[in-house]
Amino acid sequence: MTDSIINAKVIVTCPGRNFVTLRLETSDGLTGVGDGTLNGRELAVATYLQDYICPLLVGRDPEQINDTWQYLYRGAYWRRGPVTMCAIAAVDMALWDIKAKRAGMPLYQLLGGRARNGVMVYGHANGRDIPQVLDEVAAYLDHGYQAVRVQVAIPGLDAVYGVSENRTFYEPATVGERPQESTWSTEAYLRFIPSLFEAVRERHGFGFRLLHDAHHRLTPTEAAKLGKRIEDYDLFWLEDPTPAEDQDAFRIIKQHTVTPIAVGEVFNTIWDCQRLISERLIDFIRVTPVHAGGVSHVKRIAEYADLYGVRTGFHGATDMSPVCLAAALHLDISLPNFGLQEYMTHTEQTNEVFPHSYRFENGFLHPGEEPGLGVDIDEKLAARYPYRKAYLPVNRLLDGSMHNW
Ligand code: GCO
Ligand code: MG
Repeated sequence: MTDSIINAKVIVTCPGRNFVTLRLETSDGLTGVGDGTLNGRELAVATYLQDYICPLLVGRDPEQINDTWQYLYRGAYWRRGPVTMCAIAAVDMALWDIKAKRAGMPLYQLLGGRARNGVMVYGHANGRDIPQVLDEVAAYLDHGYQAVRVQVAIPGLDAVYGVSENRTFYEPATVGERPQESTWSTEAYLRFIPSLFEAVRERHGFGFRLLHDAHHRLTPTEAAKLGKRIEDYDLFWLEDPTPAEDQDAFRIIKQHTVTPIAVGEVFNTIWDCQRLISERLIDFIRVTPVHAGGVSHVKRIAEYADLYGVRTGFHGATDMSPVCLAAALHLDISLPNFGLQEYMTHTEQTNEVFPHSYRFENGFLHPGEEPGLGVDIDEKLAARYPYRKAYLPVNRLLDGSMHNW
């Protein structure tokens, strides 16, 4: 008799920040977990799973991942979009977890085995001024990191993206009934930001990968100008210089600069990045399992990108739960065109709720050798941290116009 899914449960918990997790149970006693967290809109995915997907999963054969993925994608009729794709992602991850557990292997072995010894990750150095960022970079390098992203406050602007009080991670969502508002001036940013890269290279040299996130705020011309201006500082990537839905914008950027470009954390499907990849308009694709349809679909995107020399740089901020991070690591270690993995450490509370086998060692993460994804959720502990409504910030120009956050 074939095995079947007997229980599908959605767990929403807030051990420092909100996470949505799907937990599946099979008739032969296996369990699998999947991440469905959509920062600032968590309950939309929880409801989608709870009301529309869980009832369809019970009774299905957990081994038929491809059929289930297509059933949920084609079956919805309303395709793509972050809510649908996060929900499908949660199912997909949980099914891969179950399949790998049944095989008695860590997931990366089912994906064909290792293509490298470890997954190089980048840390996040940020600060209220350049000297503080320089000290942060030093701390990451001392800790063994070989890649560091730098973000700094811009004189004259309050609450700039990527700058936090907490030194080990950056958490932009804030608990409350309304989003926080920050202000922005591209002129002030463009005047100031090159001096950050200059200072970092002057103090710490060129022996590590340097990254920066512009977080969707520039026009194509501004981005091209910035990319050109900072070429001597040899960035490993400049991330999200312009809003990613305008794929043609990247042609302008690419015509003017050889600073590598990383894009894609807001993409949900292969169709969102098809042209960016096939026309070689980006260097790194930043999708991640939770936002782009799970292990199955991200694998497809990465393999497509490999045809065009585009490498992976999967999104790994704190809103990707340890379940998503583990799924990303199994892909990272097995894909030929891996580039770099983002890593923002989770809080102690989060790590306790999600016991995991991945570990950090000298600048690299290792997915561990436990069968499956190597992550579980402690439901009892999770229940101690109820959901708290939180929003991502919104952003205004100095004259009050809305801008991209
Ligand atoms: C990154 C991202 C994050 C996002 C966050 C939104 O590069 O890590 O830009 O900081 O802003 O994941 O939920
Ligand atoms: Mg980013």
